Amino acid sequence: MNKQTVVSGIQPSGQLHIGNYLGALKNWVEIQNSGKYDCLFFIADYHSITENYDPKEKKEQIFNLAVDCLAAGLDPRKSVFFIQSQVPACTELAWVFNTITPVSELERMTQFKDKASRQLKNINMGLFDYPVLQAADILIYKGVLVPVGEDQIQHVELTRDIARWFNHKYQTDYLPEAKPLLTKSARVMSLADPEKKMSKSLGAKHFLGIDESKEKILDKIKKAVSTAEGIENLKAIYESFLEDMAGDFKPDKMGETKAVMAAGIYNHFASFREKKQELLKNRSYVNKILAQGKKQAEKIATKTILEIKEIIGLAS
Ligand code: AQP
Repeated sequence: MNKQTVVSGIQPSGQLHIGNYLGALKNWVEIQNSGKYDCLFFIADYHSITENYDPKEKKEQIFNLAVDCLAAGLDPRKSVFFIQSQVPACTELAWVFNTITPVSELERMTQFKDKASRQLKNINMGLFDYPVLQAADILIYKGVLVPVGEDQIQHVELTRDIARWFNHKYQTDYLPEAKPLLTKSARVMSLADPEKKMSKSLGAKHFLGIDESKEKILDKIKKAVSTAEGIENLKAIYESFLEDMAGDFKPDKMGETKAVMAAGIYNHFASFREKKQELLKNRSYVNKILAQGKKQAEKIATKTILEIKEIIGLAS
């Protein structure tokens, strides 16, 4: 029996935080290591340019994210790992999907509303169309399972709708329906404002980077707000790293608990830090993995776009 295909991406837009890790990356590695699925994971560079960014930094952000993903356990022998923009068939498919996606559906997307409100001078068409490109990212590889954090559920649901609209319009069952795959920690909240999801763009005090120093982690956790919601969030984070914690979460002894928590989280990433240092010294190895991933992804994507063109009546 054919294995189901798992597809997911992550944006190269700065430091990875424990929200990205617990909500997505850790899950990717577990899914990959289960051996039950065909896995494709990619660096969503085209998505990341819909936000304000410095072109001089982007290449390094892409490389660093590749290193982070490999150091966290992505294994190119088990997963196809590549850069989104290096597989142009995906953006071709996004164009096809643009022609079947109602504008009103995109206007409902909460991430668009949220991001648009944070970059009022740069509400570009790409930001609006982001979920359509995401649908193409998934469906070009016939992905059916999409491991993401909770903030991405609405987009994965739109991907399913786009597949339905496509199949209905062209009287086919060519595109599969994708489903999100969530972890227990699908929504890690900000340390400084636990009503909001942990996010880089909120600012440094809101997130814990996965390779921050021991001192920084302790400092940020110490300063985390201690309202009922704040403590609930810290407890959820604590429990996500339970194997690394020396003792139980004690809400009545938050000073002690925060120190245990900082040490546990720092220790959790010890082997990650070691592997990262090795990979950073070996740029050509990392680039070779990405080149191999591009080839593997391109092979699948090119076949899909040719079949799609046939279905929609274009010359292929
Ligand atoms: N707080 C979170 N809790 C759980 N999962 C999360 N993810 C992101 N934040 C959390 C998941 O991480 C994956 C990669 O997400 P992305 O590349 O789209 O990054 P992002 O969501 O844009 O991350 P930030 O920090 O929130 O970036 P900014 O501030 O730039 O918008 C996805 O699966 C996502 O669900």
